[in-house]
Amino acid sequence: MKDRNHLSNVGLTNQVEVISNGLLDIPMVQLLQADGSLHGDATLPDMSEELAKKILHTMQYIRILDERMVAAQRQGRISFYLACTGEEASTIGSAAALEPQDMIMSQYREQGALAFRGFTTEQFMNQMFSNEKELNKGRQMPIHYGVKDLNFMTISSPLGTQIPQASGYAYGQKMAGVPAVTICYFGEGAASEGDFHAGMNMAAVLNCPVIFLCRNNGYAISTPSEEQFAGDGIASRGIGYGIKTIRVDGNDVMAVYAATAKARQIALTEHCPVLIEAMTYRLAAHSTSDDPTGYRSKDEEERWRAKDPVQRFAAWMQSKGWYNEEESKAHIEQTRQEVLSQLKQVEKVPVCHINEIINDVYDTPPWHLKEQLAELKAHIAKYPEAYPKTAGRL
Ligand SMILES: Cc1ncc(C[n+]2csc(CCOP(=O)(O)OP(=O)(O)O)c2C)c(N)n1
Ligand SMILES: [Mg+2]
Repeated sequence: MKDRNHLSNVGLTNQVEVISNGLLDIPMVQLLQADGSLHGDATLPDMSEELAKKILHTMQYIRILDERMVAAQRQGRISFYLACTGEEASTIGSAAALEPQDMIMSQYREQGALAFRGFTTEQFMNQMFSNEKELNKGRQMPIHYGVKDLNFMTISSPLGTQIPQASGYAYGQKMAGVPAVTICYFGEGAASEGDFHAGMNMAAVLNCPVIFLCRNNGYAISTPSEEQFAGDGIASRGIGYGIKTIRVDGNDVMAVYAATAKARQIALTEHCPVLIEAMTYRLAAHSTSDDPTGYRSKDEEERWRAKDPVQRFAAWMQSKGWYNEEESKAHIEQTRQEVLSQLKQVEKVPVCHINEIINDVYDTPPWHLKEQLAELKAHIAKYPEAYPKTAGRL
């Protein structure tokens, strides 16, 4: 890339003109149209029947898991959930183009990527119920997964946290000479955080092999993207930072897969970051604490439902003779049963002993945490009826 920091490399003009945002007009890559047919003379990436089936099954699976967990929250069985309905192609299509040694740094709506890596229903449920079998001992809110064995970094609630961390992690991968990259998922809303800019610039300047995947799903809770920024989406910011950038149809698994495969290749061989902006739509509510009927219309939702990523991919697979309606229905039913039976099983698993709250924080728990724990135990003992389920075993 041309070094723009030195005046000698800057072209000259004698016209006083402003450069407008519209000049960029970044196109969106689409390989499959909404009905699953090829977009023009698009060339599809090589994808085996086995991989295509794994992608479709993971998309169907995560939709069922989301549906059941939202219902479980409504029934008071878990405290919180966050569905990814409508965005399955962005996360699963990208995860499918990675290698297991690649690190995933996620925001919170990327359960599809985790399922693709092999996280089981039981493990999802253990996390959601914060029980003693949960990998982080139930000390996180539901959906804040962290799975070392699957190279899935623990999720942090404050938006943007993972962005500079991903640049740093990828820098470490490059220094260690490992053939791996880091993918960093975030929403277009998180791209308004200072951490986004710090992370992008750091990756660009230090040539970190990181793929920034922005899910531009149209909303940051109730704020539509047109009220969040005035530029050409998030893609234009990548170009501003000197980062190679691709904008894709985030509801087209094939486009996301092809873009991520290309980004991975560039990041690994050219040692540099790549930004992918996946244009999609959050069909779900923001979380179980949100009600989108207060800020958007049913019509708008229906327009996006017509671009459903799962149906689009299934239609393409059908055209290849890789999809059978009956088989698919049976698979969905079997998955639903499995999710329901795991829910019933996992619900019975006890939570950790309350002492685990302060274990692993320091090498040995310091006096002030021990003191706080003793106070907590005394408080729970005094008001046992206020802590029926949530209190750890005493
Ligand atoms: C620093 C910070 N500010 C605000 C919040 C509250 N918050 C949680 S999610 C969210 C919206 C994020 O939107 P986006 O990044 O587009 O992701 P999406 O939910 O659309 O997937 C906000 C404002 C937070 N978690 N952290
Ligand atoms: Mg968003």
